[in-house]
Amino acid sequence: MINELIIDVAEIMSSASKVACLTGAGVSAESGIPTFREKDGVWTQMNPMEWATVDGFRSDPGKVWKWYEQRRQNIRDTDPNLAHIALREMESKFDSFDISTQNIDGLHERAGSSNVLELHGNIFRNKCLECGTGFIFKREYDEPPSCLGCRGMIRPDVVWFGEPLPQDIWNRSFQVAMDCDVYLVIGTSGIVHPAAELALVAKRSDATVVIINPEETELDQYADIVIQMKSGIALPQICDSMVL
Ligand code: BJW
Ligand code: ZN
Repeated sequence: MINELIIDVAEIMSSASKVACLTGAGVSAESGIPTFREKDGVWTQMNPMEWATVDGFRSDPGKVWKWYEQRRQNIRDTDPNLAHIALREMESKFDSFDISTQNIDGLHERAGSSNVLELHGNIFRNKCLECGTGFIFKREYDEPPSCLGCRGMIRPDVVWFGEPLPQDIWNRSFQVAMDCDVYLVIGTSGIVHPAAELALVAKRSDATVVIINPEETELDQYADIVIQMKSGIALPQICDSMVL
């Protein structure tokens, strides 16, 4: 028995031409990647100021680097789930379909989505802390390697607290949120800014805002439709119920 809200969203999407999404850690939860703020989430066990800021990295680079190496390994061992796959399938049904993701795991890309905007970077890329030169390594390191150009320390190319989001990715995410007919907000608590503001941008631009999340979120108040389900269940049902 399919939820009525799923049918409503599928109908609205069936007459949309531009769709955009904001995704968060909840989309990867069903692949086995922990979220941040739920019970047992990463930031309930670890202090983000110690593990996800430049100051935290500078005060113990080896510790933070090792944690990122471990997470890379865990992510390599996972696969995209039914939510990633449904989003990939939806892409071909619209004139435009863009995913702004807060996730750094690359699972949307591995599922085959083509228009992915990584707001918080990508854990498989690195950059020099001093000069910003980018690096991708084929092997693991126990300590942060040094930049070939300036000898600065190399860090993961993710966005830590207090750091600006990549300007071009932010501008494009803002633009697609402003231009779309439907904005799907999937698997995010909506607590982290400025990413969360994209839902408000879409709302102010008259898009239909749909939230998919088993729990209440900060952004529910701005949504037209809230579907309280796991994304790996809701998204395939929406995809299958669309008539195009
Ligand atoms: C499911 C599910 C299933 C479970 N299906 N759903 C305005 C107000 C207040 C504060 C600020 C503000 N503006 C800026 C700030 C400060 C700060 C911030 O937002 N702090 C808040 C925490 C209060 N923001 C920043 O510092 C940002 N930078 C910035 O603003 O720069 C300004 C600047 C300008 C110019 C110069 C200098 C600076 C940067 C934020 C970076 C966030 N980084 C992290 C770590 C990335 C690297 C890493 O992973 O190691 O990004 S923190 C973490 O949170 C990660 C995530 O992308 C991000 C968002 O989390 P997300 O995805 O929402 O996860 P959860 O766990 O919160 O929620 C999961 C949800 O899934 C839950 O709701 C579940 O119910 C749901 N779920 N299973 C669907 N199966
Ligand atoms: Zn350098």
